[in-house]
Amino acid sequence: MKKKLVLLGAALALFLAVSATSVANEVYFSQETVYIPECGNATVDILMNATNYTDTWSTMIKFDSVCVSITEVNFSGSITPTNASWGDHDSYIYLGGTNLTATSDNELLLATLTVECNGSSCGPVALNFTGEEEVERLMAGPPDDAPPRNGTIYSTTWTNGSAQCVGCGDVDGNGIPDILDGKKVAKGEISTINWAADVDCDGIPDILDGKKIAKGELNCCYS
Ligand SMILES: [Ca+2]
Ligand SMILES: [Ca+2]
Repeated sequence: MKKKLVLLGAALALFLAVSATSVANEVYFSQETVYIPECGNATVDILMNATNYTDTWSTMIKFDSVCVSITEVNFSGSITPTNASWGDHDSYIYLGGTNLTATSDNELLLATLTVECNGSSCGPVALNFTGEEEVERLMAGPPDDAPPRNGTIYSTTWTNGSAQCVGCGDVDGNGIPDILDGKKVAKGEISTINWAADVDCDGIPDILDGKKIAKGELNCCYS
């Protein structure tokens, strides 16, 4: 009987833990890894799942500025489309906004970042949420009723992302376009970086591209 109770307790604890996780506020990158043409740029969204009613957010994002730059931040379509701003500080950016109306929902678009490769052959570069929590990095909602009626700061999980510069034909992203990449393309084993596979630039990554990659005939049309 005692064993059963312990098991029941453990199951309940697990249930509570899962419940707590599922109702947490979260800010994250979509896609978690953004692949960028070696001499070009790509966009990545910052999304928020907000359980609490939220009208204010801010964060810093740190990255290796030798490898990538964040050249533009767009707030259109976000929960803070008008009262938002960002600043570039070389190896990090600061961004945030506030709105008159508080919102709670999943996949709220906070901002769209344009990430650009600096021409260096770098591996994956971390895009890390940073800044002092509940000061520079926070999400908050309307004040409670009690004086001094400060805004309410919510606990939030911040999930980091990454960026990776990828060259024409280098579909496995190891820095070298070679016969192994060609085989992958020929077999259709490509997913997130199709543009790097379409080396003849006809809009379709297929076995013909695979053959060209294997022979080193690279003519991707992205830039
Ligand atoms: Ca490769
Ligand atoms: Ca093609």
